[in-house]
Amino acid sequence: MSEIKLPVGAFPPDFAWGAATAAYQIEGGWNMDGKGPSIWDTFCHAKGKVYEDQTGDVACNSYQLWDEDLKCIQQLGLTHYRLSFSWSRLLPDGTTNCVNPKGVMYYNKVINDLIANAVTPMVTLYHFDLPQALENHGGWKSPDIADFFDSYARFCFETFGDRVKLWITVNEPYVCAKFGYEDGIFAPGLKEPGTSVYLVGHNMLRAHARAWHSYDANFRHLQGGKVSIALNSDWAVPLDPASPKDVEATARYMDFILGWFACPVFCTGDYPETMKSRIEARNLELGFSKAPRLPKFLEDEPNPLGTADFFALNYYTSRKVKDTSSHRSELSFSGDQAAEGVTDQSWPVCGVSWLAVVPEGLRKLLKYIKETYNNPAIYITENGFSQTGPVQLEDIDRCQFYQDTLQEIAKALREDGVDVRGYFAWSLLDNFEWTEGFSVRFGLFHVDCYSAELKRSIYRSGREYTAVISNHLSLSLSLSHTHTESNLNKEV
Ligand code: GBH
Repeated sequence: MSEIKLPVGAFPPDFAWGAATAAYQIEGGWNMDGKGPSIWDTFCHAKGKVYEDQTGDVACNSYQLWDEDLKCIQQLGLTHYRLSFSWSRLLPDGTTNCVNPKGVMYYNKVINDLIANAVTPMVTLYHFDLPQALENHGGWKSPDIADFFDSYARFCFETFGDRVKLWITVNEPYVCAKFGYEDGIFAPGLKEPGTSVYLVGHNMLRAHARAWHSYDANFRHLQGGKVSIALNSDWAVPLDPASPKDVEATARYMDFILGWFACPVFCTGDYPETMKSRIEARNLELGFSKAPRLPKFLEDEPNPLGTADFFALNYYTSRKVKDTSSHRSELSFSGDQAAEGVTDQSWPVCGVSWLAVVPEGLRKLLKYIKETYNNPAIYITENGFSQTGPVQLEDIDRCQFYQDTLQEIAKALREDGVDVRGYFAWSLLDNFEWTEGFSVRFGLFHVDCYSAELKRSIYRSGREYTAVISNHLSLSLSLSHTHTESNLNKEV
């Protein structure tokens, strides 16, 4: 396979070339140096939840092997690195009553090393790992969580915001709420269909809005950074484009994943009409009359509208959608959504069954976001391709995937005029893939999480990504020289 070729000048000179990770998936050191437990520690220790009862106790041991991660970042030549903070490493019981100085030291070192290497950090405050102490207090179902989160966020802005200029509050509220409280396959592992999912999503939006407003009021003028929330979404098309019901179901499918959070933040300050009307209709149908399932945003606290300085998108896959509104079902999120996503026979599946490989879906989704959410600046904060089975360092199918994906982004930039500012490959390293443990690998570097050494070895896709970045940077440099020379000529 030849190396990844991209259209000359397709990407703006200051495009962010990144890779992403998350604390629980790479750090290990789960109880080291004063770190408090998180809901993922509890969940994994409870057996029977994760592939072969694996845990993130050690993972890639990035807590102790940060220097090795830094070498990977240097080798790739990244301009940006997206990491997440472990809340309970910084604040062991989740509150600012007690700060763990070793946790602060760790992230200071990471951030300082990145900056010393001209790598811009993007920091996620919450990537699935709630401090267990706050879970004991009611976790994301308790309205108090917005206060706790806001204090944590302010602590981070104060401590690290002189150097960190790109912040993500919550990663994938959809995944936290749906997998954690509806399906029960992610921590905290609750199965409370059709109710808690909306409450948790709501409290995440409240927490996010509080933190954004805190930044806006107290830190922006001093630090000049940007704050957003990372939203995951499939791209969806109707299974039968000639069926009005499938067409409508497709809009609903998108609204129940992306619109649920993007509509309040980028459009109206409230949930999509499709969600409100479907949930209301189902309440009547099922005779559900308890407290409203989809909470309302109250006047006396910050509204989510306008609380994102850019659009942060995690894209992995696409679906064909069929209407299921005539199916009988119990109270549940999917019953409300009444739309089922299936994969197309022609789409190759990589590693895990949910990940149909559809790079062109990303271009369409980017255009949809431009049109639906008022042409925001967009960072693709996650996108990747998994490998299962025997480790193949010569991962030519993943190379092809990156080639195709970057071509689609180039088209979105040039032909659709989408304001894409950067791309973060998921992930820098093979890591703890939640319920799949170490059996599913997304890294640009392989890490053998079964060996004590935890050596990092670059995949072929990592080498090709390196070439993409360096080609882009040298091209931008030569273009800027030409530019300066022609300016000089003009002056002469
Ligand atoms: C992102 O989640 C996460 O932010 C990141 O931490 C993760 O490692 C990465 O993607 C890769 O998964 O179809 O029932 O088997 C994406 C959310 C959660 C989507 C698990 C797919 C599979 C559930 N992913 N889900 S199922």
